[in-house]
Amino acid sequence: MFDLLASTLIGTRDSLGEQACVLRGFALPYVPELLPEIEHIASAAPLRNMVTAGGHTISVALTNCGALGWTSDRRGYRYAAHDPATGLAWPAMPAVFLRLASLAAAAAGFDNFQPDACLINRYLPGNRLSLHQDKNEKDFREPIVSVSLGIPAMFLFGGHQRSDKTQRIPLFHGDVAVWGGADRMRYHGVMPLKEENHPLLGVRRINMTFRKAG
Ligand code: MD3
Ligand code: FE
Repeated sequence: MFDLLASTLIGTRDSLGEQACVLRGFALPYVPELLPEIEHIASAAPLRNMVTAGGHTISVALTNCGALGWTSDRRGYRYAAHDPATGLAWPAMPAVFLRLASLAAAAAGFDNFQPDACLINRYLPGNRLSLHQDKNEKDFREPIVSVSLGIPAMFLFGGHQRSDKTQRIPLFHGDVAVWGGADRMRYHGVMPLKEENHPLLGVRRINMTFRKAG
């Protein structure tokens, strides 16, 4: 029962590193506009489980919107302008996504953030993301903005080596995290999602990650 903690944190800011922070509840005012846009994107570019170069299936299902979308297959990870499942361009980035991402980045000290990629991850109970670095983007000076929706997740934030010790940070519905500068290349992951129910999203977590990829 994280509800009391989550509601107590709304409007606060947790510093995770020199240039990484969580803006608690920052996305809450946008949720009524975000959910129908996510539904629309997922109807045009369905959530799917991609495979890795190593042949493993990623437990988290994903889709994208914006000019570029993150994809994975037996040839590896990359950004692409087209959805490999349909051959179509990814759905356009809704204006409300851009507004939210750019306001959150500015609130964390990164002005003029103009993402061209939004990765939408869908977690079901048991789904996890093992420790990794995000390194498929062109310019590592650009920050990354992530929006959490639905049931809570325990985020793992490590150092610059996979073996560095990790902090555990709970991420709740409406939280927005911003990572840049010195913290941009730190290892991170998500622990296996616990089974819970969220009043708006049901038994799932949606994470939107905004990047300037190209
Ligand atoms: C810290 N997604 O899609 S978002 C990913 O909750 C990813 O779905 C997680 O990691 C999720 O690559 C975590 C938070 C995040 C994103 C990028 C980062 C944290 C980061 C880049 C550097 C450091
Ligand atoms: Fe990542």
